[in-house]
Amino acid sequence: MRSSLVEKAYLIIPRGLEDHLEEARVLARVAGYDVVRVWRTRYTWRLGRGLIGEIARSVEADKPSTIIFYGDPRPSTVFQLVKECKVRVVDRVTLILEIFAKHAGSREALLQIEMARIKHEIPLVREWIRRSKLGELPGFLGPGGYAIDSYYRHLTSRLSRIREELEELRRTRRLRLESRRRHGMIHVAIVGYASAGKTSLFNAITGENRAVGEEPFTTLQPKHTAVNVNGVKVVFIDTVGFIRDVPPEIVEAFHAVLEEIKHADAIIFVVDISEEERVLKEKVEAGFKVLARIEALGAPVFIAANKIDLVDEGKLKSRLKILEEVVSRVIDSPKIIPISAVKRIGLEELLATITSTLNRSKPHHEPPPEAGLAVEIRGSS
Ligand SMILES: Nc1nc2c(ncn2[C@@H]2O[C@H](COP(=O)(O)OP(=O)(O)OP(=O)(O)O)[C@@H](O)[C@H]2O)c(=O)[nH]1
Ligand SMILES: [Mg+2]
Repeated sequence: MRSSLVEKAYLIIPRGLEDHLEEARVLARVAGYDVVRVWRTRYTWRLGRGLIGEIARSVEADKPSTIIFYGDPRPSTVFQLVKECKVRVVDRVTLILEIFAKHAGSREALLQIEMARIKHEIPLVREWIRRSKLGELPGFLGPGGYAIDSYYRHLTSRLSRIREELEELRRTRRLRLESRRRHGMIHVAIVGYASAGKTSLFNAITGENRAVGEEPFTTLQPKHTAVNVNGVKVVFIDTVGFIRDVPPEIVEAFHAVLEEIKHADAIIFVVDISEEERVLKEKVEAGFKVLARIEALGAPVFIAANKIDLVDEGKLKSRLKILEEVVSRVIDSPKIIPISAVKRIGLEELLATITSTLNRSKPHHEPPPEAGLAVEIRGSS
């Protein structure tokens, strides 16, 4: 276990991911690292021998505890790096899992993270077993060939126990969901990129007081709160933010969150309209890909164009237009509602749009009252 103190780290960033450098720095900081030096490499999966040597020499002087390779290095690359530099090496997936592990609150989340970690570690352990058979295992790594073999067996048996326990937890969750459904509640999942303002919106609608913040992954636990919206009992779900190019292992690790999205009756996709056009477009496109992949596009999607208080009217117009273009490529007649979660602008319109759409498709719900769309806000967990 690493201590919770800040640790010195090197950051290796592939040239192709240069524009992810800021994101990498933020994630490293959130995970508890102080990046003292950034190295650039040509590939996302390997390093040249010369560069490894150069890094190893600097490690002696700077003494970082960790090297973060912000890519998907091959097991053999990680092995080489550990062997030459004699410090631990963390890749992008592990870095994100470390952040998740720091914040995980529920048994289910912890199990999911552990499972993702083991799955991610297995190819590396296999590489070590291979090297140990070649007599190449560096002594400082501790266990010899036999110990590594038994560690591997431990990992695989742990994996099957975790699977069983998760299946049990999932069953319970499904039952709870079905029971809420039977009680006529509809489920609305609030999704979107890290820091788009999902929790701010969730708080504004439900009256909850969940933590919000500029750093990504402020929210790591989904939360349900039922609110009475125009006579309809709606359960809002605050979720973990998407990140760009989410590694598949992490998507799986967050199966629980994704399942909540998949079974929702409607989805609010929060986008940060104050971001520049290129980023906005890229994130919306990628976000829809994630939604499609987890088979969540069966439910209506409402786009909450958040943070309108940060942009002037001209910019707002042009960005809404871009949003409309991008979204209408994926869904018919998209519903884009400009809002400010913090200033509480546009919330009633957003909710009215959602309830009227759902009412149209679900005639068994009571229609909303004609006049006064005022939302009756009553938080209950
Ligand atoms: N100006 C302005 N800032 C906002 C608005 N909504 C959210 N923010 C700010 O944006 C930052 C991120 O907000 P969160 O609600 O934590 O975002 P999130 O999407 O839940 O983020 P993660 O949980 O990390 O994925 C915070 O600093 C909020 O205060 C808004 O309407 N206007
Ligand atoms: Mg949040």
